[in-house]
Amino acid sequence: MPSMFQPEIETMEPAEKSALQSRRLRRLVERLAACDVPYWREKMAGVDVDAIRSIDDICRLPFTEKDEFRETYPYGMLTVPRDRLVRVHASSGTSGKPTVVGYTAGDVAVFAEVCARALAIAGGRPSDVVHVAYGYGLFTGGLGLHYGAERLGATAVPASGGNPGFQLGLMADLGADGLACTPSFALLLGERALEGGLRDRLSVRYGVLGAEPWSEGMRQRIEEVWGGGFQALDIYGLSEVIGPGVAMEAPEAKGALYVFDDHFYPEIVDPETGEAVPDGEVGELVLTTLTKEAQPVLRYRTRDLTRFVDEPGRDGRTFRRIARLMGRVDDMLIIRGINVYPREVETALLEDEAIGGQYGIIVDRRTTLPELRVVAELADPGLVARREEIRDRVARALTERVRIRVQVDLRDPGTLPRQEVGKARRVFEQTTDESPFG
Ligand code: DLL
Repeated sequence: MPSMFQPEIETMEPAEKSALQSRRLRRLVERLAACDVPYWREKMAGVDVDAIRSIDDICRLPFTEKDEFRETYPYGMLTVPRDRLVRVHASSGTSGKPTVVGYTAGDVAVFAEVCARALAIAGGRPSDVVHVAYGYGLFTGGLGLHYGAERLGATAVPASGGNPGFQLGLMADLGADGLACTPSFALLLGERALEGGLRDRLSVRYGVLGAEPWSEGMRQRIEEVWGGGFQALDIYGLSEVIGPGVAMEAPEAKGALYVFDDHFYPEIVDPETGEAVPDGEVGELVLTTLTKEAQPVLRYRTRDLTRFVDEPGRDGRTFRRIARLMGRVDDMLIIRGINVYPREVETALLEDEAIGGQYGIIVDRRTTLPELRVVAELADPGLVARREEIRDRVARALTERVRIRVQVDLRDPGTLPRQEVGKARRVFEQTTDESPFG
């Protein structure tokens, strides 16, 4: 069994954990109530500080929404003077101003610590070379995992995104043991390694993959192209909370992620009403930063959908677990009145072994009633002769799963465009005769 980065925290008994969370929450609430900043004065106006005695009182606190970051851009949510920041990150939204997040030296230390924990959960060791192919820059992925690898005592290789051929050569030459990047980039790298005959020169044991939703079928494709027992593991996080390292999946019990709940307290609520859903039901993940100094968030509405998994992990860690993310509340497509989640389309699509990992979902709006089309690749050139049969089978499976008619367009392996930088885009709107994908 791989060793833990912080065994005393990672195996803490529930009662002790709850006491720690309660102490941290009380301290946070007291600090925010005393914070002389307009945003925090307003947020804390209706809060009875004395009523927050334990972590179970968290539901008495107000929620925080993404818009509040934009409204207070860039520094309005800080609880410390700007000169105490040692770093900022930002994520660009689809519209308007970016979300800016500031970190004190203490926050950067916690960020490194949780990313080191995540790498250790994946099987990372201080003797490892960790190839970091998340984007470096305002995005939290690159620097987050980089500092995590260093904190673990490993050798971080700051490769950043793009240039897969060069990256593979570097991984082989430098002896990469771990890979940190998006699942879509991991698939691309694995495919290129296989095509280029490089696989024998690589001995990467694990991938710490996240920043975008991915299904079990995608995991299977990634593990297959990498071969050699490569473990494709899921890491979750978001800039508003810290970046990567909010939650991590362990190889011993795949399918659910440990939430590092000594720092980030999770709740799951009904996205409509904001009320807690019964344990085990799917809802919106809400996170409170218990230890963040510069820019804490109270009950942040992540818009990400998941559920609590009550079964403990199999490696002695006692963190609360959540199921792998099912998509975002706002990713939901409404087609002919039916709600369709892209992640569900991916799941149904990749359940068919004849389908490769690269695909696009096209919402065709050229007609009054939109149509759903999925463009995907055959997994293997040997399947080309059976294209029609496979297409009909996949179309039936998809239509059954999402309950509206889905057209399927199957291309030859390796012919669809692949994204080399950033988060994979999967959903495209079509309004003209020119196809937006493939
Ligand atoms: O994506 C942080 C990160 C970097 C996570 C590297 C993991 C690895 P943002 O750019 O702020 O931060 O985007 C956060 O991405 O709310 C989810 O919707 C999505 N997301 C992140 N990780 C996962 C995952 C980073 N493992 C948003 N599964 C989140 C599904 C994910 N969605």
